[in-house]
Amino acid sequence: MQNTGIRQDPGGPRPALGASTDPGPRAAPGASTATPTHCPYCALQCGMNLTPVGGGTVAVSERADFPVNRGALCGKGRTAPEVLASGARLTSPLVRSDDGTLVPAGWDEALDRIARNLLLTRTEYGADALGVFGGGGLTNEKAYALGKFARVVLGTSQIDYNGRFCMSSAAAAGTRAFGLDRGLPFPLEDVPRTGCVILVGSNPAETMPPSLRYFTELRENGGTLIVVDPRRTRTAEQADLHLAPRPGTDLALALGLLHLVVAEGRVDEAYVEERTSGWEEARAAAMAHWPEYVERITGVSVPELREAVRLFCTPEAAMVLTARGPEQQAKGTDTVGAWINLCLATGRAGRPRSGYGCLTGQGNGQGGREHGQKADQLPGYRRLTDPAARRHVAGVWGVDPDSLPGPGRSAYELLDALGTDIRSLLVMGSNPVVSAPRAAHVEGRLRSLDFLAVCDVVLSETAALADVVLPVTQWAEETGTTTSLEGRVLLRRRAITPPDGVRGDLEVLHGLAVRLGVERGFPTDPEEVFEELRRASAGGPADYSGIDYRRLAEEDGVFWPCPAPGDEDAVPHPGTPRLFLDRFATDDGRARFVPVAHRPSAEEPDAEYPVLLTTGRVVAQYQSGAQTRRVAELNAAAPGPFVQLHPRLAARLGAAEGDPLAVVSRRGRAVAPARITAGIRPDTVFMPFHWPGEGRANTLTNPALDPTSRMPEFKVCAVRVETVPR
Ligand SMILES: Nc1nc2c(c(=O)[nH]1)N[C@H]1C(S)=C(S)[C@@H](COP(=O)(O)OP(=O)(O)OC[C@H]3O[C@@H](n4cnc5c(=O)[nH]c(N)nc54)[C@H](O)[C@@H]3O)O[C@H]1N2
Ligand SMILES: Nc1nc2c(c(=O)[nH]1)N[C@H]1C(S)=C(S)[C@@H](COP(=O)(O)OP(=O)(O)OC[C@H]3O[C@@H](n4cnc5c(=O)[nH]c(N)nc54)[C@H](O)[C@@H]3O)O[C@H]1N2
Ligand code: SF4
Ligand SMILES: [Mo]
Repeated sequence: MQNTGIRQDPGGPRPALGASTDPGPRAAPGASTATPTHCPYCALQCGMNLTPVGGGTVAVSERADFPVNRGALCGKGRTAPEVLASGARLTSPLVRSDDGTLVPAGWDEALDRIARNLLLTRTEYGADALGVFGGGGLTNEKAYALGKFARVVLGTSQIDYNGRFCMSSAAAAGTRAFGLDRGLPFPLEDVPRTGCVILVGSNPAETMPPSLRYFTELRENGGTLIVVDPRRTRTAEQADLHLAPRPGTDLALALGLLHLVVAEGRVDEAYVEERTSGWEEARAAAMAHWPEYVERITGVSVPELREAVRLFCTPEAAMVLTARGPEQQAKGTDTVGAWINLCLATGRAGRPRSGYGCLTGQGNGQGGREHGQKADQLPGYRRLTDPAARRHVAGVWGVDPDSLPGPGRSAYELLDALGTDIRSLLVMGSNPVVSAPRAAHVEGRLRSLDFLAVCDVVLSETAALADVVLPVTQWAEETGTTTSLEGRVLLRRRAITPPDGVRGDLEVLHGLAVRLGVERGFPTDPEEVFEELRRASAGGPADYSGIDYRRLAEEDGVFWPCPAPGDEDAVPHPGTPRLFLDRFATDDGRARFVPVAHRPSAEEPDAEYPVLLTTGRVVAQYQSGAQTRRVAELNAAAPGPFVQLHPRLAARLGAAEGDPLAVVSRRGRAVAPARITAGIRPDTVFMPFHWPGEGRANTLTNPALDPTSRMPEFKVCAVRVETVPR
């Protein structure tokens, strides 16, 4: 239990940091039949070997040859096989019967029913009354096919996906500054070789345990680690300097650091002159943010700000890495922009061992945002509003470019329109009842639909509301590609036969397309889909045309862009582990500074709601918990939600460890036991979001959206905390 323990209390027993290589008791002795593949969960996409052990499942064993994790796995990856053979696994389609219950049905009946209802909606209300909600856990092939299905078969503009809730602010800021969004523009192996890393709102000790060794090695090599987090996380405990700002003030913090960089004469003038544009405006904006003013906003003292600047600017190379902390804010894009400005002013982007990066989250969080399940996007990371992109992709799809719809609503706006403008919805790879902001409202919108279809491996809280549920294959049962947080395209291989009654997402899309009158264009063989994706992505920012399954089977993945070789090229393109070393992907090759200024969060504390709530993750549960809540070992380690709070706040409330606490926001009320620790700011409480029901954190969260990325403000809202009689 301690190995995957979720305790945050810095005074408590210290669990191992989770990078266990123990393959578990079910590991097969001989690895000769082992299939090398990658984990079903997060964007680190750890390599692992799978061996069939009967009973419809596999044993996980170490795969030391894959360089990113070198055999190490966290508890989630190690126990992933349990979900395959879980009693909760769906093995038959379910349809809503006349008495309102879900009952088993055959595949033809279930697919017919979905097709019939989608057609009814389209006839009555038009194509844009059909919605599609995808996921960043879907393979590239699925994400590509889903986007094509929405635009070509349904003819709707209303498609978006859960990645909008994930790294969209970093993607928007990266595109704005560099002309291209690839989460990490360099491989993780560069991290130990730089001089200083600022990790902003990222807790890899819990969210990507095997990656922690890159930061440990950085420090062993004499580099320094700065962690910016309102909580003293297990990651912050490893840091040379921990800055604990008020949630929602990272923008001011970055501006304060930039102010000091200028005031202390640490700007790399030659770099700024040669490789950037827009410095004067960005400089002027930063100069309005005096360190004392920034201290008042953030709670980070001026000496701490100075120390951070010293650590960051002294070495020759340095990096800033952001994750969900600064990104999941209604000003997430500008916040990330401010950190990028800091990198640009100090010459720390597009140079060896230096740069800005975003730590993408979901298994295919990178590839899932490139191939067309996003509201404004076509495959290859092309823009849906770009006439040349529409012509190219329509050509690959064999349709008229004018038939492609325009951009649709963003994820929260789409969910908010359910039951009004959008009457029928298909969900593939997400569980918004647990994971969407203002979740009680979203649940109500889902219930008000004329028709809901969900494809999932288990009866998630969202699937439980559906009119038709389709049971799909997962991970070890199917082949497909993912693109890791490094931009490395990887092959996941099928290791076992799926259970009877279960079909793949690609088969689902094929079956529906045929029923809706599109006979061709939706193959069920993933390699065939990938071959089409290659052509669709050719020439786009995320160019996969030089990558194929054979290559992926032989190499440790291939970094995009990887264009197909031209006639005069003697050898295949090697892929691009490091971007921007010569030029940025903007028209003039220069990185763009963006002038940004501090602004308050959408909801600041007041007399009625005096405390800040922030949300996030624990090591033993994944996302909405649909999968990991079905694994005994993980549930034992992280059995339920909690409210993390400081002893001073607890004393003011008269709350003791374990007491039930009600957390109340303008959206609703959630109840969970108190977990008291000095490792959190006294003005802030933290709740993990992995559970439905009474302790659902997203009952409370604020759907205020970033104007550019349309990211909701998961990381800060105002609440009141009350004790509840037991
Ligand atoms: N165990 C586990 N691992 C996962 C996942 C999971 O669900 N469980 N999900 C995967 C996915 S999809 C993602 S996106 C990644 C997310 O990975 P992370 O971004 O590391 O995860 P979070 O816990 O959401 O947020 C990180 C930290 O941000 C801090 N934070 C909160 N508010 C603020 C703020 O205003 N400013 C700053 N600077 N920090 C703040 C929180 O205290 C938290 O420690 O993890 C991936 N890995
Ligand atoms: N309060 C708060 N809320 C958050 C966040 C936060 O930090 N705080 N983080 C946000 C972030 S970063 C993210 S990424 C989202 C994630 O939230 P969700 O989108 O809910 O993510 P998952 O729980 O991974 O949902 C995936 C669902 O698809 C199923 N599934 C898995 N593989 C497949 C497949 O191949 N095909 C199909 N059809 N189904 C599959 C799983 O069983 C599960 O039900 O949550 C967001 N919500
Ligand atoms: S760190 Fe991520 S990819 Fe690696 S084993 Fe854990 S969940 Fe899987
Ligand atoms: Mo995410």
